[in-house]
Amino acid sequence: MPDAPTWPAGFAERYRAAGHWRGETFGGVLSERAAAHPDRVAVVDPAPERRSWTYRELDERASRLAAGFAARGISPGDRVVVQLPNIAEFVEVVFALFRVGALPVYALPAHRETEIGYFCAFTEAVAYVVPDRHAGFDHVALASRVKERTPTLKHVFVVGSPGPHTALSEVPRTPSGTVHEPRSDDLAFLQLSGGTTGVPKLIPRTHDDYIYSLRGSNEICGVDADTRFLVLLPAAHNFPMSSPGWLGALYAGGTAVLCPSPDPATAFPLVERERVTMTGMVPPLALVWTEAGPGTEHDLSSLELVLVGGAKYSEAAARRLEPALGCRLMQVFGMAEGLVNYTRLDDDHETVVTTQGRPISEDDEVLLVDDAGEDVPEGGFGHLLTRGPYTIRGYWRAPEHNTRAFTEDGFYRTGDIVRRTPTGHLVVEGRAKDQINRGGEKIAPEEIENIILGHPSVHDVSVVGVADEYLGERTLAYVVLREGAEPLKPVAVKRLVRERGVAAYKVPDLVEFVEAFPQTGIGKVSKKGLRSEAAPAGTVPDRH
Ligand code: OOB
Repeated sequence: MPDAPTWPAGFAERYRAAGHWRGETFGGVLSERAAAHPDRVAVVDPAPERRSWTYRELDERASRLAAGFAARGISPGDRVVVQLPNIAEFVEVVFALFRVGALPVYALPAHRETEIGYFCAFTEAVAYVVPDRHAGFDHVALASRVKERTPTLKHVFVVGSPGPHTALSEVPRTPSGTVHEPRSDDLAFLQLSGGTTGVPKLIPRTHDDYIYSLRGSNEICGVDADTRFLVLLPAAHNFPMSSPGWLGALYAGGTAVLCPSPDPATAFPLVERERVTMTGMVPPLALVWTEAGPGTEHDLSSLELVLVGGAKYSEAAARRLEPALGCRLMQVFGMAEGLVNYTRLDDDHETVVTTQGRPISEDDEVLLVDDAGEDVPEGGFGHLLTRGPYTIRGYWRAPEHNTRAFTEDGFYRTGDIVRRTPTGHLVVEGRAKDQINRGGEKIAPEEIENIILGHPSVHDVSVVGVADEYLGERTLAYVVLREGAEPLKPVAVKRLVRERGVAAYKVPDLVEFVEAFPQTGIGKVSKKGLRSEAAPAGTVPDRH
């Protein structure tokens, strides 16, 4: 059985014939750019002291490291969990893996032992790449614990002091013979899904499909060789990677400027010094930038375009961004599974502030259906289903889940509730999936519920999102205690989740003890009921 369903031959032929899939690979693109303009700057990493790599340097580094990885036994198709912050080595490592034909599995810096242990075990990863420390956390110690319990994991490569592992800088860098050249329809990497289930699903993306999404994004956003894209969000996330992101900037021969932290105190001086032209951010961060922009002593005049997406951006906030930052706004509504929508540079202002854009491609098929799967009338709300040249046909090694997440004819059920304007722009109205969107960070309630249920005093638990002015939503855990159990404090529930070793953003913001959950008609716990208890009517973010 293949690891993941792919596009049926007829669709693949169509996407090739249309010129969407051009047979390019990431490794090949980098070589071509390095040959065409070797001395242009590809990557700037400002911390702790400024480093910048030209296309020639990045290309050479990636090739040498690819040879080193190959010499260490990393082979085509092998999985390698990459958990690096926004540093130049991130770019070097992933291009080296692309060249080997090994698949990076993109973990976020916030992930901890539970998530990393799962990624390594589930993907049977042969290697794990980490920083020594980041944000006060000891990744070397975490890597040791994960390596101990993951039999497939042969290597841990560390940027910095390696402890008992291998320093990335010690991997032999002498090219040794030929390195395997992947095909453009091979998988390039595994991206993480936001998730609605107990464990995140993995998203298999090919060179062909992802590069098409980059080319389409670049065209829409006006990315070219003069673009200097600031990577504010974690570089492993799909949004800063490809919308148009650091990979888009590199595809166009521009420059990716890596930002260690997205706050204005760190980022504004970088915008000024590096003459940044474009960046992307989630709505809560856009609020912070909008507040800080007008009073700043830093020169932000190089900034031409800011993309905002990942969660719903309120119209009121959207109206304030352009005057505050002196640049254009573009809304983006995308998903790591594929489909990405952008407002356009030639859209009128009202469209930019009131919609989440329209699809990249004329071959993106978008259906809006009701609960019974019937098309909704034009202008009505519906479940968004999609299929197209850069939307996956199934998750990696998840055949059972795929039967629910995709229709029989290959449409991905996004779980989003949207409506379509007469111009074809989508407006996100809510969500049907059991997921919390905490300022762009996605949380699967089931994952947290399973942890809390492990406590001996807990009879039942339900984790829901409640409206929050700044984050859009934050998390609330309703807990029913066992009869006669020791009373618990909210802080103990939070500690339990934290100590289980999951990303800090998944720790419930609020914990409330209740006698019983509201019931639905069929006797199941009603998450909708729980949300409307917690938030005044009209502010409930979801419709289902
Ligand atoms: C991006 O990707 P993911 O995979 O972390 O999350 C996808 C989900 C969407 O299904 C939707 O529920 C939500 O995030 N979302 C938005 C949104 N953008 C994403 N909801 C409302 N308004 C928006 N503008 O989040 C992502 C991937 C590529 C580009 C941008 C965002």
